Parts: sequence; C-alpha cells; structure tokens
Amino acid sequence: MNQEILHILKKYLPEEIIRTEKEFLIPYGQDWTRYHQPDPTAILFPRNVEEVQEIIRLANEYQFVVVPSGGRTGLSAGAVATNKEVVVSLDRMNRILEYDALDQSLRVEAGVITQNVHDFAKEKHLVFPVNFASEGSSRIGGNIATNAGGIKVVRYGMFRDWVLGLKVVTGKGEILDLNQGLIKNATGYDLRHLFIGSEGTLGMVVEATLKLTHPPKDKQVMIFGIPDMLRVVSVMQAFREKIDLLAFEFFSDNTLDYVMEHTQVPTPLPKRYPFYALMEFESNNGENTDKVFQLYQDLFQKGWINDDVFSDDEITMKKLWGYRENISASIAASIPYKNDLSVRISRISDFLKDIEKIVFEYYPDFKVLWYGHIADGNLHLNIIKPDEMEIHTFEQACKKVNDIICPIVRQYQGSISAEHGVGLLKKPYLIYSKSDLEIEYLKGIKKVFDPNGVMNRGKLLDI
Ligand code: S2G
Ligand code: ZN
Repeated sequence: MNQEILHILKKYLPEEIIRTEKEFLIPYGQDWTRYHQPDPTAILFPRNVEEVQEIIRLANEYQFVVVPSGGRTGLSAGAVATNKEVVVSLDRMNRILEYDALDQSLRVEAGVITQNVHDFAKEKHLVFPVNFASEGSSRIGGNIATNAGGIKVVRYGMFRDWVLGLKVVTGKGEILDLNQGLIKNATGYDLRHLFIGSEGTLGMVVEATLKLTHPPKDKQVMIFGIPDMLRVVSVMQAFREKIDLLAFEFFSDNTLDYVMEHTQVPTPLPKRYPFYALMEFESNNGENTDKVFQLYQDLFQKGWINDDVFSDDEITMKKLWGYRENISASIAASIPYKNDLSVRISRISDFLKDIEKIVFEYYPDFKVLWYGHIADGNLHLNIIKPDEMEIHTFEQACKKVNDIICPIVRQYQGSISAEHGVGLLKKPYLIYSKSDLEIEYLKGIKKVFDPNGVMNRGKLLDI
C-alpha cells in the first residue's frame, strides 16, 4: 500500500517536499512519547496553504491518512505515525506574516516556533501570555491543535483564549478562514473553537491570528517550602484570596532531585521540604508585596509554610522559574508515564487526597513525581519507569492503575487530559471525561469536516 501512496505523492507533488529517508521517517513519525514504533510512508514539507490543500485532496482521492506534525513535542502520541500514514510537517510554513499595532495582533503561519512569537511580542513591548515548558521547540499549529495551557493559565487562560483568527484546511481539502481577527463576532457557531483542541482530526491549522497584550508590571516570584501536598492547596487558596496571581505552581521534593541533577543547580532553599510552591504576582506598587509578606508571616506561624525565597529581579526570577520549567526536560530520560489530570479548583484538595491514597497503594515500587498548575486544578502525576523494567511492561503496569485513577477523575467530573490532549495514549480513558452521547456528537462533527477519515485517523476517536 505505501508504495502506491508514494507513487501518487511523487506523481502529483513537488519532489522537493517529499522525504522518505530513515533520518526523516523516524523523528518526524513521532512526538515526545516513546510507546509507539514510528512507521510513516513519507514526510511532506509543504511550503504553503495550496500544497497542504493538494495533499489533503490527494488523501481523499487515494484514501491515505495524513498526520499533521508541528514541533513534535506532544505528550499523548497525537502526532505519531505508526501505520504507513503520510506525515505533513509545518516546518517550512514558519513565517511571521503580519503585526497590527492597533489590533495588538500577530498573524503567523502555523509552523512558527512558539518562542519566536514570544520574542516578536517582546520587541513590540507586548507579550503573548501563554507559556509552557516546550515553547522553545513547539509550533503554533500544534499548540492550537492541543489547546496548550502551561504556567500562566490562572491569569491568562488557555491557548484558545488568544486566537483571534484561524485558517485551516479541512479534512475535505477546503479552506476555512475563521473569525478574521475579530474580538466580537456573534454570528453563530464559532468554528474556530472546534478546531482548537481538535488534534489534527478535523483538518490542518495553517495560519493563526494571535492576540498580544501588555506585559504584567513589576513581577515578583517566591518559592515556598511546604510540609505536605494538601497544605500546598490551602496556601494557594490563602494567597488567591488576597491577590491576583500570575502563577501558582507546585512540585514535590523528589521532582526537585531531577531538576537539580539535570540542570546542576543548588536547592532553592537552605533546607529540603516535602513540597515546594512557586508563586508569581505583580507588586502593584508594593501593595501586593505587603499583603504577601503579611500573609506569609501568618502562614509561617501556622506551619503551613516552612521557608521562602523571594525575588523581583529578572535574572533571579528566571532561576527560580527554572526549578519548575525544567521539570519536563529533567525527567524525560526516565521515560515517565504521564497522568495530566484536572478537577475544579474547589475540589482539588479532596481529589489529591484520593489520588495520593491510590498512588501509595498501587505504585508502592515506583517513584512518583507530583507537580503541576495547582491554581487551575491541573495535576501532573508522573510515574518514573524503573531502570530495569521493559517499557511496555511498565506501560501496562501504569495502565492498570489508570483503571483505578480514571473512575476517580470521573467521580470528580474532572479531565483525564487537562492540557496534553488525548491522541492515542489517553483515548481509552476518554469515556471517563466525556459521556457516550458527547462522544457520538464528536464523531458526528468529525464526519462533517473529515468524511473520509483522512485526518489523523485513530487519534482522539476511533475514526
Ligand atoms: C508541565 C510539561 C509536560 C510534562 O511541565 O507543566 O505540562 O508533563 C507539563 O512534563
Ligand atoms: Zn503542564
């Protein structure tokens, strides 16, 4: 089959956008997950929307599957090609197209690296306020396809809140230019929001108009040492009541071990504590700083916080953020099994209590790392693969525990994938966060935009 596909691709597409060498097939046939053997037919590097359109038209006519590929930083196997699919990479569609100072908007091709958007915004004394660990290599199209979240969601929301316009090629090979950069547009279903988070299963994002905003002023960062995980939640709630947070993150002491080892940094505090919280806020002319210091004293007296480090200078704040932002890269070599769970903030305390019980009972021999965006109810529970354990044995052991954890997520009306998407890895657990009826509607929508099932077939849904 794949020789026929290859023949079609070479017949109708420019030779220079087709790569079939192993040094392309393997890396471009996967993302950051390592549970699947990449086996694509070819990797295509279209240079413009018309070439993307032609590829999807061919896929419909000759019945092959397209796997859209951005920065390949996905964590749910949403961009893996394991069954002779044709990977369509955005690498060569990476131009910043238009900045509008009045709109404070930036129109980009979907292959632009996320960090380049941050850098461009900074040159205009603005920010694009969606930040996350992989932004140095992720691409805007992939961020949109998974509705990326990250470390500033508590103040700025998710990726979808910053997309003013979207150009997509649908699974039928048709171009939709959605919302055209408008702030207000009450003209029926907002199809833009269907494509955001659709993981390449409805069509391919080829261009986006992003909203920029003014940067926060006089940022200040603190790291607290905290005696236990539930206290992290009560500390977060105590500060949330007093000030408008920019971020509130947490990580366990055994997670800190990996960051210190990988990045060769000293401990953030003179002593070690079971948990750490990182809080970022605006000084607000010292008003917030005073409130924070006052509350800190109270919480210290109560034993909710054991110690802290404070900074308001850029270099030190970046170092403090490094303890949180470097977690993902620091643990990657240990091939962690990632649970990316979320519940409403009001329920995070009880949820953590229940999950902690299960983890201790069912993962007695595995190292479990706890970290995440606690202020938006998002827990990253990473199980570290024991060195001697074969990866698929490990994956099976983790999946077994998922069968215990996921019903708890459903009981809390939570999400089995807060920000990493469903892809292949989380597809078996979708039923714990979406009703059967909802899934039927998702399939109905898939049939409208991709009637022949050529877009990322098998990801998110079984069609
Ligand atoms: C984070 C990045 C991916 C991961 O660090 O917040 O979303 O889980 C994650 O390592
Ligand atoms: Zn995260």
